[in-house]
Amino acid sequence: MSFLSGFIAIIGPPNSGKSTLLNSLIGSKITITSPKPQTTRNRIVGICHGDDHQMVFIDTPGIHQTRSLLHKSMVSSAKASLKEVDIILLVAEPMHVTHDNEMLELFALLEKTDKPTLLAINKIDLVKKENLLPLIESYSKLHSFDAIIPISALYGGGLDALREELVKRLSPGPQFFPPDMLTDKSEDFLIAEIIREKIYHETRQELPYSSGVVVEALDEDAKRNLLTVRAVIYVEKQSQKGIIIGKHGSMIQRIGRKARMELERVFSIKVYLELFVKVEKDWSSDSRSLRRLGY
Ligand SMILES: Nc1nc2c(ncn2[C@@H]2O[C@H](COP(=O)(O)OP(=O)(O)OP(=O)(O)O)[C@@H](O)[C@H]2O)c(=O)[nH]1
Ligand SMILES: [Mg+2]
Repeated sequence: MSFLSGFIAIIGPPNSGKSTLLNSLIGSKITITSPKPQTTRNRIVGICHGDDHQMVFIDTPGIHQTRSLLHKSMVSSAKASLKEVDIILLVAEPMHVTHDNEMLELFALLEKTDKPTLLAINKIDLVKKENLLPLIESYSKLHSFDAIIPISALYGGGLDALREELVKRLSPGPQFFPPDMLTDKSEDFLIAEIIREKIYHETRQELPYSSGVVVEALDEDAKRNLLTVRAVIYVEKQSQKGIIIGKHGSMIQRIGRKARMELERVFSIKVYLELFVKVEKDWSSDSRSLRRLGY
């Protein structure tokens, strides 16, 4: 039997669990997640290796009504990913069955493609059993999906069924990536993202959206099994800098501690993390600053 492979775009409204799903499918944390919408900002590739197949997933920012330049770049990267792939995997939540603007925009995008399109209804751990079938039925009326699979990305339900449906639709093709490669992103990127994830978890209102993180220096001391990281958190206003630092530095210490613990878990190494905060005025609406921050 020949080797099967394919590219799969994971798209959906913000916060539906796209990144959580990718981490579960890969079995390793390669993309960050948070309870706040618009967490993912870049297109992130995750590679799933099977004995006779390889699935290359593309995690995308949630499709939403655009505001800032940053949001425009996020949404256009999500839309562009549809063109590069063989299979489209829409991840939605039970409540998305309503015709909100985000869903309408997504269905309009799907109408334009003839690629196999699967729907994963995520977070079914929150749905009563008797409501599941009616939910699937309502979704099937909104678009003619090739398959609808109820899943729980966080708790693991339905993932084998989803994998099976995806593998079925792969075509004979090469192994695009070596078997030990899980993502296309660098270590620096994942480290910056994990720090940004903690900002999403610890701060409120506009702060997560006004923050960007850049790793400025990395130094690995193999003998001591120690990774030293120096990173800068960019915010847009002086007042935001005050909030990120917090009273007597309490907020930045908390963000730093949580990020360090996660980094130590992900990389199995002791981490020394130095965090700095800088103001870069209105970076999320300035194209030069956006590029500098990697968007
Ligand atoms: N109960 C429950 N929560 C989930 C499940 N999957 C994801 N979540 C939660 O939903 C929230 C959003 O998850 P993400 O994976 O960041 O969602 P996303 O679609 O990548 O979001 P954006 O990148 O902002 O578009 C997080 O708080 C997750 O823990 C699930 O199966 N069940
Ligand atoms: Mg995401």
